[in-house]
Amino acid sequence: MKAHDSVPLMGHIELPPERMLEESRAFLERMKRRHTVRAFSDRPVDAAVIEAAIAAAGLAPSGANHQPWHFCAIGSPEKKKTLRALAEKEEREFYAGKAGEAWLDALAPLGTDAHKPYLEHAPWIIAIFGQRKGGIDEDGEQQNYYVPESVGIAMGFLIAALHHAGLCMLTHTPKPMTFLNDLCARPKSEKPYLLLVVGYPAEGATVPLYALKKKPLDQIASFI
Ligand code: IYR
Repeated sequence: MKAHDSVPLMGHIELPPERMLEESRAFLERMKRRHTVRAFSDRPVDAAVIEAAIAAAGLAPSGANHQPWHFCAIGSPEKKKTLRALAEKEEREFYAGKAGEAWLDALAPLGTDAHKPYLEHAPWIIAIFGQRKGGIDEDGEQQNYYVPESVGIAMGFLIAALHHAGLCMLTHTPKPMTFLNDLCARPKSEKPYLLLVVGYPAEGATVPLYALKKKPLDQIASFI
């Protein structure tokens, strides 16, 4: 491959304007049905679904196309048990005061605490890591660029893909989560960004009213 080699754009689908509007609104309606849940069923989910969603996430744009991410799908009951124990240990300290009063006040409407049974009960927990270095070949040397932005976009793709497949999620960030490097056998140079808990909602799963309060379009967007 030479620098600047290229091929014609493939697979682009152009929609007539009225279909375009219809599709964009249909997508909005679909995304409106995404809610973070904190109570999961232990019903299994086919690993092939998780694979396809991660493959979709891996198509996200990234700085210099270095794809500075790694997704570790944790499905083994033993690993999940260890994960829960390690995360709850950190979370107990966090909720006992390490977080500080302002942070704990901000979390109060969500009703969260250090108890994380879903880390053991949900069928899949995906740990997402960002790679500061490595380049496209993961040579461990080349600098990566815009890593948080790239990983953030890929995580957005992942969440949209899993939601599209009819699964529920929780974006969970135990603090600190450096224990994930050991658990997932990832090098110290990688930074854990998120644990995505994935599965079916438990029967009677609820959503805090506070979480339904979304900013209106005129507040989050301006057209100039
Ligand atoms: N990591 C903790 C606390 C927490 C932090 C934020 I920011 C949230 O939006 C929700 C929870 C936990 O998972 O409980």
